[in-house]
Amino acid sequence: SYTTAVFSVVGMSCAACAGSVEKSIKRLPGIREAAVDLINNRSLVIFSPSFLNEETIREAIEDAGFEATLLT
Ligand code: 9UX
Repeated sequence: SYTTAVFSVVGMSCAACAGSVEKSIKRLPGIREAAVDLINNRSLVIFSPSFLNEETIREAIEDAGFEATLLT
């Protein structure tokens, strides 16, 4: 089954930034859906906890160059 996580993502200045965050998340194993909201500095991710956890997703966002915090 799947679980949902919401992150604050700080540092996105344009649609391309949001696109690169989304791609970075979707590259990970076990991701069902990743949505990035540039205006509200949020990302919602639906994933399988059998494959990865919130911290792995958070680190992938950070590695893409943005400051990420798990909210829920
Ligand atoms: Mo968003 Mo970064 O332009 O070069 S992709 S600021």
